[in-house]
Amino acid sequence: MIRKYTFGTPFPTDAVVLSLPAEKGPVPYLDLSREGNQVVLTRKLQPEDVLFGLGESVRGINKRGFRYVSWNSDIFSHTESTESLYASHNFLVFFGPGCLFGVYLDDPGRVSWDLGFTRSDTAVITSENGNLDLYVLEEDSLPALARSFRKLTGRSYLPPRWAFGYIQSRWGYASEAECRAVAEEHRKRDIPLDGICMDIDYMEEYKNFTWRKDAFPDLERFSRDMREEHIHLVPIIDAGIRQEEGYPPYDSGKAGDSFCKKGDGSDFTAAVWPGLCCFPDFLREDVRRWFGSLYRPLLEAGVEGFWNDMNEPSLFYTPERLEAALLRTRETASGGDYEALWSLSSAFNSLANNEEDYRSFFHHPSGTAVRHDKVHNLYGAFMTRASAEGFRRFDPDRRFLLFSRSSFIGAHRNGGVWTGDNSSWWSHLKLVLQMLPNLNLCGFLYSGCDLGGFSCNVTEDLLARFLQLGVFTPLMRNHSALHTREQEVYRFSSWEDLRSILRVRYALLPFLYSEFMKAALSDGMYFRPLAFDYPEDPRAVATEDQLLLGEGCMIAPVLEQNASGRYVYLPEDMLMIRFRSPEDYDLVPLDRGDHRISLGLREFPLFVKKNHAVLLCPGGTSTETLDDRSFTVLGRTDTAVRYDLYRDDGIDPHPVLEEHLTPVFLPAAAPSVPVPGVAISTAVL
Ligand code: MIG
Repeated sequence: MIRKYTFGTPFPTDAVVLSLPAEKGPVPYLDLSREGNQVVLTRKLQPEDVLFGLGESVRGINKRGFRYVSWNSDIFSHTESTESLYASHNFLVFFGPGCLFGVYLDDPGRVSWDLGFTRSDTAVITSENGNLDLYVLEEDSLPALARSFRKLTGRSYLPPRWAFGYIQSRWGYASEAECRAVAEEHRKRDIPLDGICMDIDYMEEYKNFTWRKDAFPDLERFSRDMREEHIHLVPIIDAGIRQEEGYPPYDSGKAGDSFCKKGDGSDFTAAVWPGLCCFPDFLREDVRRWFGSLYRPLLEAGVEGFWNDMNEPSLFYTPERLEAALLRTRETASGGDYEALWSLSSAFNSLANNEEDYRSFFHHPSGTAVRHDKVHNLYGAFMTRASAEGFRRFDPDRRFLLFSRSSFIGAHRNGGVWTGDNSSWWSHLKLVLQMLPNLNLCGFLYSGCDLGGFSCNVTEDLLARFLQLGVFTPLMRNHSALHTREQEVYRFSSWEDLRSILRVRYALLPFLYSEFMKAALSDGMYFRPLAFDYPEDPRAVATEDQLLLGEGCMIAPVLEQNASGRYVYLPEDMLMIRFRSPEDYDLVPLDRGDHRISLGLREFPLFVKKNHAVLLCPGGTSTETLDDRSFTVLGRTDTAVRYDLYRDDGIDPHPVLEEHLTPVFLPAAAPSVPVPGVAISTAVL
């Protein structure tokens, strides 16, 4: 059951697809108060209460014990003290003895979530603007709550199947020759690869929808050649459009009066990579149509995937603020006066993403002016929407790859997300593991982090452990920043071991893709906290470093430097598959309880519940050349196991795709038992 309560005048965010009448009575579960414009919701927490949700945010799977702020921020090098990341996902589930409900704040402005931070026994949720639709969801289980939330907000985005292949990326691939070399190194060494991301270096002076003719002379031919190698090019697009007459996207944007405006009616500008930019008013339908059409030449050149960046939106500085800071320089006497110097340095340090700047410009959806900060968290989501709508107009029968840095609930219908600029830190390996189930709960199933870490220098062992987690994340992309250690698999002395990890991904790919499709099509979750399947087991509920995957699996990656293994908690009897490669793995039946698992650097486990199957195919080096006609079926079963395999890559503009999909019954999982209790059999489709 979902109940809706309306406060003030909510902005239509497009997050919700179900239209419900607003209730008049008191809000259940929460104490409501008003402080000025603010709407404040308070809930006493019992010691056992656990909180799930908030999608992309720092800290644990259980969000209790910290304060989070929904305010989309370009926050390079975030730590566990960072309150706001790139996205705002305002859905939170309360789970405890006799307590199970979810709250969703459909509010595109700033919302704070004091979840036992100020007082450990109290959760306080504050909507700063007080204009929102509040939804309270009640179901009788955690999975049912997740499904109900997806019914409210719509089905998750379906990427093409190739998007489950390995993608290599780096800020700094500056020419066609460099990209070709990356492709060649992978192909030459039989390292699987389905995509290469092109970062801002491909553009002419970082201008969207251009490419450097010197470095990328013939994009169409380049893209065609790469496609012959079964590699997709995935270019980046940033939010800002450089303000420059004669540059067609600017001219056409200007002709449609498409940009966000300052109070005086002139175009708002701020510097980003291309220099001074204007910002498309994505909240307008006509602007989305215009922006979406700008992708067309790239689509026509054969590009089938994009990543949208800098769409919080990230602002390096506004001319006004820079001018004020420069003026201060001239006014500040040199030496002696520390206070003046500190205030000078703070004037420069606060140039980027300044709160006041976000209050200085306006959107004009349906004619009326809306100040940006009131709808700030929608910007990236509506850019994603503009892109996805453009792709659908270009070819309604194809799925395109699209992932965005910034997002809001609703964007999960149009694209996936990557989790922004992480670092080559062990703590960030754990961070993404803990984000993934909450992203799934909020609808973002197609997600992943920069494997290996974006900033700082990766080490060989950290990359191995990142990739071992990445085997299971829908988006599996190795990405790193300019000036950091080169991070492609083939740069390392142990590249063959790293390749084995990628080969396991490809052997599992038809299985993982099917698990993803089933989760997406049933409004379920591909990754779940253990509490979702074992709500009565306090150990499972408190588990922070293991995840359920798909219908019948669990993962428990190594997250620590120099660890030779780890403890794993099994909430029920399972089969452990300890992979070294697709051909080399141990099958170990394990009983419910605690286990110390030895996991050398080349090893990583997948756990399978009883009477579930995992399918391994012979693999390949791209999704297009994958041999997925015969499978080894691994499981600990006492009966035959039905498995629905999805191969279909087609599009479905309607809610249910069944007729386009190919469920295949695999009778071959019947018990032929080489290890007691463990079935291995080969199924041929
Ligand atoms: O200000 O395009 O998160 O993935 O490599 C940095 C360069 C801009 C931030 C993205 C990152 C990307 C980088 N971008």
